[in-house]
Amino acid sequence: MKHIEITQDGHLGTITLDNPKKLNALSHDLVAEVISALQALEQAAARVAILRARPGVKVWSAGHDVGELPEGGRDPLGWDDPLRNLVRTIETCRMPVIAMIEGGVWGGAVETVLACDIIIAAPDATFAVTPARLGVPYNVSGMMTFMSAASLRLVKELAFTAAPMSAARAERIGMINHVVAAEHLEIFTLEMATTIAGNAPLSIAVMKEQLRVLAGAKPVSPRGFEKVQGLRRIVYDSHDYKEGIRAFKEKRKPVFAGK
Ligand code: LCV
Repeated sequence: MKHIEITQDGHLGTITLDNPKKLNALSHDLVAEVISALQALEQAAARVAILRARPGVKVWSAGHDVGELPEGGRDPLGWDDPLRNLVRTIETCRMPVIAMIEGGVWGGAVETVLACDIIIAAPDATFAVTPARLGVPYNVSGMMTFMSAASLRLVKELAFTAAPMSAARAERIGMINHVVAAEHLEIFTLEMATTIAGNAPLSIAVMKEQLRVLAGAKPVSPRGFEKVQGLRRIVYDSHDYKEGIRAFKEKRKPVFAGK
């Protein structure tokens, strides 16, 4: 594993994102390693997993690897995109996944963290939903992840401003479970993980799946889905989408024309 570290202590697995030169961006390679680590831990009878970065990081993850996004004319977040596969793996794996956060969480990494079952963050953690910053049309199931995590009004604030939300505010609105002082973050998370690992794994696995099925049970008609997909195509075929991606790569502020 080049981009992550995996450890296991009895029924407790830990996956540490470890690609600092790319700020743990959710590249195809890093995501593939996290997915196989979750699967391997389950095979090795882990009953709970902690997903974290190195202690003291300023950026937990910079989100989708922008260098791997298409430059227009193709859905940037289609079914088989690494980020989509990662979110689905976290949501469907039997064991609870606890996100332990320090530093900034950006873009698709926010959805990844929100797809985890429990989120415990240090006070310096922030969460920024960034499609509007890049001109990206976020995808339907991603929007559902956000809507399951916060009220519609707060999802709109996060999505429309693309501004980082503090851990304190995220906890206050119930988007994350706990804010814990950095020096106690690891022990607090380990204690909760150990409690979970000592409970009945089958009961927990079934409750996790029940909650996933029930939370995702939102009636969207085929016509409604097709309409949303058509709207998303307007965005990823737009000048602004190309401009957002190019501006990021050219390290300049994007100039969005609204077309
Ligand atoms: C590739 C990167 C990235 C990166 N990809 O360090 O949610 S959606 O729809 O938007 C979805 C499509 C998505 O997740 O898109 C990505 C959303 N992520 C962001 O908008 C965050 C972009 N990154 C930043 O704003 C800054 O890098 C932060 C604030 C995270 C850190 O700033 P800092 O000054 O500490 P640099 O910006 O200098 O970044 C260090 C290197 O990492 C690259 C960046 O291009 C730079 O590369 P070079 O060393 O080659 O110059 N990098 C950062 N984020 N998401 N590459």
